[in-house]
Amino acid sequence: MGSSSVAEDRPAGVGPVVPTVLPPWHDQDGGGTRITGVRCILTAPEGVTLVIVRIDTDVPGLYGLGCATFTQRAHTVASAVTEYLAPALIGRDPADVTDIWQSLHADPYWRSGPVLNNALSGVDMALWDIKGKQLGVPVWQLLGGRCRTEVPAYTRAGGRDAAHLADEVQRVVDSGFLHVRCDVGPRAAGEAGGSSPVAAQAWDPADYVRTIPEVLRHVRDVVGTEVELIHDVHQRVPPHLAGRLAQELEACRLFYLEDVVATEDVDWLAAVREATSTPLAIGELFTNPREYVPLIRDRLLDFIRCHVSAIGGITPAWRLAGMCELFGVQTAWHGPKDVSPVGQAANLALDVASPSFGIQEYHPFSEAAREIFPGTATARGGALTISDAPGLGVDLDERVAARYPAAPVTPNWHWARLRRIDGAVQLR
Ligand code: GCO
Ligand code: MG
Repeated sequence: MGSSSVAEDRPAGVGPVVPTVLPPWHDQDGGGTRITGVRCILTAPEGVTLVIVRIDTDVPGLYGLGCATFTQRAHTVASAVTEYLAPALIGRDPADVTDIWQSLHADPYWRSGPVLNNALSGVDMALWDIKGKQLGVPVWQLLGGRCRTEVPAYTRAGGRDAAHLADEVQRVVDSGFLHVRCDVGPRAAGEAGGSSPVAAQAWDPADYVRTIPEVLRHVRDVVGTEVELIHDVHQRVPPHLAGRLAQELEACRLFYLEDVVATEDVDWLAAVREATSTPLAIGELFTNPREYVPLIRDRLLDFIRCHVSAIGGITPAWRLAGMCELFGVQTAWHGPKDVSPVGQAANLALDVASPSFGIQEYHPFSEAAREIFPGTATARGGALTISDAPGLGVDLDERVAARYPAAPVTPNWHWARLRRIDGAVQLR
């Protein structure tokens, strides 16, 4: 199909189709499948806006779904997809997953970053979904087949204080999970949403470093030594306190301590590593290989926590998982409520097929989310079940999605709301 027919297939709402730079082999085979439409669906069944990209093709009933969820800037990502990626994709062969990733990544000249990578991820995951559907196999088969019979996962327990947290951890353990993330503080207990460790609007790093070891030691005493405890510092202590915190938490024998330094301070990880045997996890805020490659090369972390859509989707994540395998680092893909069920399915495909899998973060989606996304992952006995449905195995019911329109940007997701006692924004 030449560029002339491309103009006739302009999807609604997309600007003038810019003839994309087609690969030299584009028409060699006399034309394979062709992309006919690319659009975004925003929906917020749990008050957190999820961004899904749908790619339609000229094969009746063949379409793909991808997660592009950067919830704090959801509309910006949707605009990047609609205004720039959609016109470049119409008429392309969805089979060219790698070439399309390379083309769309190179196209804006300035590349990477959370907005462009999330937009690219939505396309990338949708193309892997299409490829799996066309071949009748799940994406994890396309990546080399399964490495495990199930995917061990962790979920969260939040407590107002040490006693409440210990009870909540025990409740999660009793529900079947061996790995539990421990959040503590008024907002962690779900009293005001958001995630720990946020005490209302005020934040005192020194007080947190003083008190959290005692809290987690209490939890360890209550739940015993078998339970794997995780704690997320959320990049909220200055680097000079990070080593001391990690050291003082050694007695808790954490499965890992997450985001003990901010992305801007990863050069401090060598000092933290020196100070402690506590396993370290970081990466959900990474968007560029320059952030994670040196850390893995120097083994300065134990678990990589990337938000797969923030690094550009399955294509780069699969390469990252391969690098981890070579350096003894394990994956722990980001998987809270601001990763959609489609994004969680992509996490799962990587988890099933990768020898460097470590653990999978799991958010128990609501009934409303499950109604929108048939095929959403489920947990049984602390592990996620593996779907062998073709593609990513998750669908999207747009009628139901429309009942939960994109959420206004709520204070929950305004991270600048967090200020230190002296009033300064808590950035790191
Ligand atoms: C995690 C993350 C979340 C973030 C959220 C921000 O480890 O799951 O740190 O708790 O707060 O993803 O949008
Ligand atoms: Mg985190």
